[in-house]
Amino acid sequence: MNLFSDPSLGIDSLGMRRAYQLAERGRGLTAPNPFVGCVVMRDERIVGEGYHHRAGEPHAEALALSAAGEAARGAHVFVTLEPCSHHGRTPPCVDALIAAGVARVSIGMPDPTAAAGGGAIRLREAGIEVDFELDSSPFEAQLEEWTSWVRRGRPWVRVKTALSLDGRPGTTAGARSAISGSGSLEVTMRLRSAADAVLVGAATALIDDPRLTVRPANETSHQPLRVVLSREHCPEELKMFTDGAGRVLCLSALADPHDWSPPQGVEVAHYSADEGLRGALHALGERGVTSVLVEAGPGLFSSMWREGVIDELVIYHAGGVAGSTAPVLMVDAGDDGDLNRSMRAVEAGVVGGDAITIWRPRSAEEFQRM
Ligand code: AOF
Ligand code: ZN
Repeated sequence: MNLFSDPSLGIDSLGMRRAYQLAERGRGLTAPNPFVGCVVMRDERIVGEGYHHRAGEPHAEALALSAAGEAARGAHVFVTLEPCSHHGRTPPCVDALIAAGVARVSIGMPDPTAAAGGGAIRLREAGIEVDFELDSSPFEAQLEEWTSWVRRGRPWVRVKTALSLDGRPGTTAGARSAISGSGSLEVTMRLRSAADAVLVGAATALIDDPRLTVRPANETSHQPLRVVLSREHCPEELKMFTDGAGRVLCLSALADPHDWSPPQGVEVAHYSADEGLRGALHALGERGVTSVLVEAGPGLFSSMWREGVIDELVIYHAGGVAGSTAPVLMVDAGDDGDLNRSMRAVEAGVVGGDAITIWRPRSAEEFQRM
């Protein structure tokens, strides 16, 4: 996900660019499905378009074809992901494309799943001209969170934290102490609404008692699953348990997490502590969570760094100085060799009075070369 640039500007074909932009409307809404956009064109004119709204509802192609109606016959279809070839929750898009009599299908990237992939071959067998984008990178990047879930069985992990000018994540240990400004809050709302789940550690849950919702909200706002992660019991009283603003999951490493009966809408689940954070992430992956925003305090950040599970790091750089008694981001550092990782900056920008930078892990080879 890009905060400060629009990858669709690099897409030459008008139809593909429009399909990409349509797909974006489904970001955060379609898990465990990918968000996909589709455009039907005839004589350089758009005659139908659509995007996948949520799992269980029609795919992008089905919506675009029905919007085009008879105009789909002989048309050129642009779709960000290879049309599915299987009966899942909905019928195969390849059948719909063949039945509509389209002449040509241009595709952003192949469908990597064993179940739904192979649609391009089926279309060709039916006499439809099929081409894949020469540069699939914008489409691969658009769906990288979903494809990483398909590949690894666990969600993409985007960790957000704020740092003061002197590199501290807060002013006071053990107390709620926001250091970033209102511009960052707006970015947080964008990050939350793009995520399937938002996760905090039990320590942050107790100290901040955050709502973890997307605000301002209306009837149709997507509210991500809110997850509290605990090595022990889940906290019993949190605002998010009773605010009626969306689902909550307490993920505990205790085999028998509680004798407490959680309030309605709050689910308690177990993950295996032997597997560390990867175990917790797999438990989320099994629930169809393809991307998670971690609003990490120092404890959780340190564990995530150590275990190497961070896919992307978003840092809000605030303009104040917190002082030498303020908490640090990496706790219990010692001379732990596992801390020897490194990231590279991939995006940067200024929002309100804060700077925001986005980081990705360097590959092992890249790190060796440094
Ligand atoms: C498409 N167009 O808009 C999407 C596709 O259970 P179903 O029927 O919704 O199928 C889900 C699978 O279909 C999903 O895993 C992915 O491979 C593909 N998603 N395909 O042609 C779409 N969302
Ligand atoms: Zn489909």
